[in-house]
Amino acid sequence: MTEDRTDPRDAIPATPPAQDGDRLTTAQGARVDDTDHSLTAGPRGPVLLEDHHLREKLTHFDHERIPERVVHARGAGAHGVFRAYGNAATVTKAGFLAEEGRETEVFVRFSTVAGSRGSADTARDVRGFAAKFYTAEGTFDLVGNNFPVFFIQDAIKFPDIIHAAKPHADREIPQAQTAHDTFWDFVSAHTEATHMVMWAMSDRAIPRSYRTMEGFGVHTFRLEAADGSTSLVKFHWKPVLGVHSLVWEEAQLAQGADPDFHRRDLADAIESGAYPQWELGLQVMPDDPSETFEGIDLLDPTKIVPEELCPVQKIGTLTLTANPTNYFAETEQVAFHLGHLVPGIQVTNDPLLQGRLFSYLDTQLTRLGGPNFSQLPINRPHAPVNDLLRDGMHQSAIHEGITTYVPNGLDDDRPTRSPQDAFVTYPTPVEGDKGRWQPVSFEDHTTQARLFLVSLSPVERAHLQDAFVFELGKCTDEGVRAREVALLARVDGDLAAAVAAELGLPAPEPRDVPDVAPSPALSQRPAEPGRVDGRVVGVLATDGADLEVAGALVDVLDPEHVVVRVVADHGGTVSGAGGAGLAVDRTLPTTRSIEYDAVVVPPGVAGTALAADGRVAVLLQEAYRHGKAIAAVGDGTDVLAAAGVPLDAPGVLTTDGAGALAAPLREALGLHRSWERLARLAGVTDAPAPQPAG
Ligand code: HDE
Repeated sequence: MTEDRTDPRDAIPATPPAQDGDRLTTAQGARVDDTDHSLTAGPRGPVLLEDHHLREKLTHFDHERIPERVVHARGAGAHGVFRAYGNAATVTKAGFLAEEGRETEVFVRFSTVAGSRGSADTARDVRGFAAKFYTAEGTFDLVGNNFPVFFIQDAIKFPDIIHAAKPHADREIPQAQTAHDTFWDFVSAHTEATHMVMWAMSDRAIPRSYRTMEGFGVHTFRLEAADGSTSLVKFHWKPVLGVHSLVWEEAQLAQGADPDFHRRDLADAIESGAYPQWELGLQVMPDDPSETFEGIDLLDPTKIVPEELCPVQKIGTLTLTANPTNYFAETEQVAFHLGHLVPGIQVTNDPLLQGRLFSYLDTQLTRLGGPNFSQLPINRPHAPVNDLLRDGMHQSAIHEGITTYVPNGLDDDRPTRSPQDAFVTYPTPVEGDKGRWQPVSFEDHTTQARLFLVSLSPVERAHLQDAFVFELGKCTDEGVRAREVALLARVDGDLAAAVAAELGLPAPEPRDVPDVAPSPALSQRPAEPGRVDGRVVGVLATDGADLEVAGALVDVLDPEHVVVRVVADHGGTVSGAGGAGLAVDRTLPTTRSIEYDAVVVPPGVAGTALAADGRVAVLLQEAYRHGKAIAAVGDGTDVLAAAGVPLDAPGVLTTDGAGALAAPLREALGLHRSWERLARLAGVTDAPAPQPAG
């Protein structure tokens, strides 16, 4: 007799419980009546050991933290989608890149490197730009940075450079910055770091936003097309909004006024529908046995291939469309790995890349508590998985069957294996003597450092020089400073002499300075106005002022996703001269100039208590020093003049009526800053990035 019974195993939840039901329960699902009072013997008596709810709550809390990432601890993530143009089909069979219109879900995590998890976003540092593509053929991770090169050429030195960059071991200071002796001691002794140091001292190390950063895969990868042909490539992310940075004083102010500056900017932009976008690009180079291009060793991660020699071909667009629901579950637990490859994308012998292939898996065992981290929701592939991996800490799958091996006869030899559609390592020949080598083609450490320097516009170059002065000025050891300045003299005599002068050191003799033509693609100075999505305009407002300006700006700028914020002397609503009210977004005690890309003073503010408030003068002076657009309508000019803002300075806009302001303000925002004003302030002459001769 057969009984019609349900299988009790069906009642086992497939996924761990999260927030089911609307009653508060224990982790075992028992309903809780009171979570505010411990179980005690009498109203003022001792707490009882039998209070399981208390012990469970405290025990779980005590273990809420997992080890933070040893590098890249501070980060922010977002979900998005990648859409392929289809033109990459000639170089790769990876479907998510090659199929026109194919959409693939992506999770991206941006990060700083040196600071701990609670450090500030705007530290001078390289930024991580890690993307996880959940492709139909398995997960592909592109774990890159916002600089195209790295400090070292061999992974074996990674612990050394990171130890040197991290806070000093005795007092654990300074946090999240390289402006200290051990970092400069290391890089002045490791000349291979010189190129990356140039990037780190440039404005690239203080991005305006994650949305305005380039990204680079750094290493050379090997792509394999459907016809079996291969090429060597470098991956690039090009931000649709252009590449923009903060100025150093802003970065420093933000560390106090808004340590979450970049996180907030990313989340706010996504929430408001100003979805951040990047185009993915490839530099495609022939795959020949030399693995070089135009004399550049493609296996050396301290070298770029200038875009003028090998253009970046755009192959798809990434759009970030959703913020994480839970920081810990997604942004903290996401685990990237360069070994997460799909058919059509292969690694090369770059020694830095090879070391990374070991390190990421290893670090995840500690950080995520065992080998099953790929079962965490954010790490689960969106392709079917049948891996024969079993058991282990935090196993959350209930595997069926007894054949946990292949070949097998008990389950028809499943799961099947075949080279068809599989990831098969491309057979590159290997030979040579075992040894610890320094390739001769890795030995030139100054040509590309100089290439970067000579490609900058005068303002960018002045900023870079100031950064060297700041960082070396924070070093206490005279020998360290002198050694770095001597190294700079091999890159550029003028730079070395200027930095030395500010440090009170003798100017070193320029030595073997290479002759190199600029690569204009390395400069960030925009030649013409770009997009303005997510830019913020602050409009000063007080009761009785003419606030039509704000409305006129919103009409013109809102369709371009520019945010207009009303900054007033009190919260709630300000009532304008015509009686109409405007909601206040910021008050003087809660705001600082770093929150705005442009500041507008409407008519009627002059002569009010707001205009007399010293914080308004500071806001305007900072906006002025930082090269931001500043506008005054009507007698708003009096407020600028009182704050010491020269009315005839570049990027200071004065108009009689609100209507005339929107167009020039939009243009000024599109240029990001007044480069001419920044040049004047730096004592240089503004000019675009230098062009190669001829
Ligand atoms: Fe990483 N790196 N790295 N790195 N890296 C880590 O992995 C490592 C390097 C990069 O948002 C760690 O899961 C070694 C270059 C990013 O979760 C660790 C070497 C580039 C992230 C690790 C390098 C990167 C990491 C720490 C020298 C740019 C953050 C936590 C060979 C191309 C990913 C973790 C995220 C994270 C090791 C060099 C980018 C320790 C040994 C070059 C964006 O495994």
